Amino acid sequence: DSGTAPGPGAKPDGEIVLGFAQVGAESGWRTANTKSVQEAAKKAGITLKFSDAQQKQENQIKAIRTFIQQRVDVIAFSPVVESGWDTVLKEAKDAGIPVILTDRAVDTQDTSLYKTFLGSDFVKEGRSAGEWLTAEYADDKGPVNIVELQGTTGSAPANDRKAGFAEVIKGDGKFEVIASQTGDFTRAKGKEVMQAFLKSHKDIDVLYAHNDDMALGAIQAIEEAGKQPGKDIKVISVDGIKDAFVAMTQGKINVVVECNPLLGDQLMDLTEKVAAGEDVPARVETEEGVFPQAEAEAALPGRRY
Ligand code: GZL
Repeated sequence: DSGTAPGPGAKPDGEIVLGFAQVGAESGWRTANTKSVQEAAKKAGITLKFSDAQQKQENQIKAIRTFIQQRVDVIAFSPVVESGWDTVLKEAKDAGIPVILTDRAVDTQDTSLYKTFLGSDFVKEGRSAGEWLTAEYADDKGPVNIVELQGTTGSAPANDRKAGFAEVIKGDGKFEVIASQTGDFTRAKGKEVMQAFLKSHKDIDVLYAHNDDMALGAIQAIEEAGKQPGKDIKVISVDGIKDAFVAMTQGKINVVVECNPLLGDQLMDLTEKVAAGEDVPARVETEEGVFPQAEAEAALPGRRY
């Protein structure tokens, strides 16, 4: 052959090559998301080029540039943070390679830089967390002191889960977020930051963790401080991984707001449509619920991640 890779969409027998730049492997949610994408690609007969950025934006940008050089048909990625993508997305557009955003969003003025966004409404997840709290403390005149473990700084889930939660609780003066800091979505960091919160605050009533991994790390810190998670300190978490459901059956987490990582099949369907130049919706949202502790026992056997 002429030595140059065939252009996008020019593969023999309609083979589709998808370049996927994953955030990393920071949480149970993320590894379930990766598994879903890999299994769905195999099932759909789509050739997957996969990269793990270890939660670094520069690694994701490098991966996208590699996919452009390899002339993949479609690029999909979950932007680790919301900003700083316009340049590399313009390079993909100039190369005629369509881009699909999955899981996390980018804040760009130029929506022609990607074909669609597939994922959750994180503001809604934050609101659900706030609504559970206001109902839980409906008869309590307060003050209710809350500490918050934020997700990765600058990421859409951290920004939006924080905003949605704050929007709901601000209406009622009894709630106060006395400390809020990133635990970077990991168990280790969640434990470390919760230890610091416990040292500097003796009157914590509630922990709001932006994901289960940080909540599970924080639970260890709460127990090591001689307090009972779920009782002395109520725990609100997001994602819905199995370990969080187990913790709810043990009374250590009070409510989990589900965030569905199993986007693989929907991503492959969108990839096929985009590769064929078909129109796709600008936004495809995932179905997800809210699981209070009382529902955990019954729900646990059916959990898929
Ligand atoms: C949310 C996803 C977040 C999860 C975390 O869709 O981006 O990243 O809530 C994961 O567990 O690390």
